[in-house]
Amino acid sequence: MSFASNHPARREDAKVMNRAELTRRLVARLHHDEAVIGGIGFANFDLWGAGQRPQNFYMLGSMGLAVPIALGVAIAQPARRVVALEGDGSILMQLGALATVAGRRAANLIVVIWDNGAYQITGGQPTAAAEVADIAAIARGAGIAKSAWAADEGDFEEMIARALTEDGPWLIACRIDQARPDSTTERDPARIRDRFMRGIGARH
Ligand SMILES: Cc1ncc(C[n+]2csc(CCOP(=O)(O)OP(=O)(O)O)c2C)c(N)n1
Repeated sequence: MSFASNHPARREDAKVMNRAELTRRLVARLHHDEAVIGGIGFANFDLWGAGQRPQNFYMLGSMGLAVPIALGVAIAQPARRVVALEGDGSILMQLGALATVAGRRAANLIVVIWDNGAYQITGGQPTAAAEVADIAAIARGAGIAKSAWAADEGDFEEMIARALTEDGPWLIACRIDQARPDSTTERDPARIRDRFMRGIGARH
């Protein structure tokens, strides 16, 4: 049985959850030294709000870069698990990265998509995900076999637990609501970069 067949077949069948809540659950499950890359938009605000870790990187400026940055870290440090948190609008702008992840067989990489069907931080304009595009299916088509929708919060936690121990690459797609984050990431890119590089031992 394929990985996806144990999870909701379509976006419409997945429960609408809350990004801050799921981010907290994800961070609570980390063992210690996993790197987490928060994409632009509210993904990194909620990552900041879930508690700052030196292994967190917050992408402030460009859409679609969480997955490429995470892939680079995963290739450079294959013994470390790396998690990319990206919004639907951002991943739709960088779909080629999914095929690159699959092609590189990035076993230590976990992509989490927060799909609220909107470019929320810039005013809630609808994305193609709201109407036609199914990101979990797109990722499977790109070659990421372990790609599926999380049915609900418990399913999300089980998928994360598995992805932290079994080889991937993984893509865990979550439907989320449009609640606004309580926190705002500190806008200091140089500090974010330096802390992260030290946090993953790439600089001393
Ligand atoms: C290349 C690029 N295009 C447009 C923008 C402006 N912009 C910043 S965030 C954002 C929306 C991000 O949407 P999504 O990834 O779905 O995250 P959400 O806001 O829903 O958390 C837009 C359009 C940008 N920063 N970079």
